[in-house]
Amino acid sequence: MQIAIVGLAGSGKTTVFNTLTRGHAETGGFGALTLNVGVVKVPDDRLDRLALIFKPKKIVHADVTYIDLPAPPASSEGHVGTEELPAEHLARLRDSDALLHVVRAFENPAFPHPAGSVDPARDLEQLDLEFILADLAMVDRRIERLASTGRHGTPAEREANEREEVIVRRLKTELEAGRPIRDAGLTPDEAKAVRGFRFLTEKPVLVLLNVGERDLAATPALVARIAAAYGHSHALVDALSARIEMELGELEPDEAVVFMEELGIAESGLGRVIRLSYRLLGLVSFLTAGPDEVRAWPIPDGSSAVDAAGAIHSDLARGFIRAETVAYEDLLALGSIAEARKHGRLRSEGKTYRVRDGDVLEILFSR
Ligand SMILES: Nc1nc2c(ncn2[C@@H]2O[C@H](COP(=O)(O)OP(=O)(O)OP(=O)(O)O)[C@@H](O)[C@H]2O)c(=O)[nH]1
Ligand SMILES: [Mg+2]
Repeated sequence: MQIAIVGLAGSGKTTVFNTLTRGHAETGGFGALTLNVGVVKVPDDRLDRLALIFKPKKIVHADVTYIDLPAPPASSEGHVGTEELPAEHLARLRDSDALLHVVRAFENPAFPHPAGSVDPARDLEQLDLEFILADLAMVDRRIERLASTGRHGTPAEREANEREEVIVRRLKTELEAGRPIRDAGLTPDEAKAVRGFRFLTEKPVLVLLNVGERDLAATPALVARIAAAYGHSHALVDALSARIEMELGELEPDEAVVFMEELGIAESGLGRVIRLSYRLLGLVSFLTAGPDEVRAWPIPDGSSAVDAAGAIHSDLARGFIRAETVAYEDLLALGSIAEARKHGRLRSEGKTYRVRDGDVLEILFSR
């Protein structure tokens, strides 16, 4: 699963990337056209608690890959076209499963905002519009194509083309009205028909307001204001001070606690952002626990027990017999699988069982 960090020039993308990945990529525009890639473990304290019970040799977290793209170069009209991104970057962007849209909300006299003022609502809308235009260009090209070559081929191909044309025309109407595709309410079949386009405005998005280190007190009100005006589907709004998080990440844990107390912040925003982006991908975790490892496995919400088995290994899906299941809370409360069984909390579930976040599973299968 891959999340692309996007945002206007100088919004703090690379700083956010560094805080998420504990990396040291160059900030302040010095990274120029480099693309940064990093893998981040999804914090999950359930794994630590299970490890106390199972004493495994290792703990394996679910992970998410973040990529940090440089902002597209501004063209002569000061317009930042996604089309102007290097082809490789655009491909990486389109391949991502979700967007982390960093919006500048910090003042920094040493690094003035290119537009002369800090205005998160304006910046958010500007990049959103760029993405709408990029998708619209693709839709227009496709409609043109369908109008010419779409009439050829076998009857089945023509029929498929006609069905596709109905969908892309509808998307065109939405985009022209300034609405992202994630709001279009595509049915799963329709979404499948246009999946190959990898539309930017179809991807779920986490808007991350990058607030100044002195503006923490005003942050909840800012998030509420931006979120109220951003009533899109598959979209979340949150805030973080990338600068503070980066400094926190460089401290020893006990120093970090003191620093957070001084600033009056209860928890680091970092874990929250990682968890939110995980949720945004529509993922839940099921858990496996034993003497070798305690592990979180990401699966799309709604997956069945046999899907979960397949996430571990295709052999487990093929030879699936049943899943022994206990909810994490029950296992923790009862202290062991044996106790869970004794209290009737260990259930036996079949192939179609819908796996829930925090289910501890053991898959029984035949070879
Ligand atoms: N004061 C303050 N400065 C910040 C914060 N976040 C980023 N900056 C500064 O803003 C400048 C731009 O940050 P980057 O992380 O390089 O921004 P970017 O979006 O990656 O920039 P490009 O890749 O050039 O588009 C750097 O000088 C950062 O140190 C913040 O939370 N507070
Ligand atoms: Mg950068």
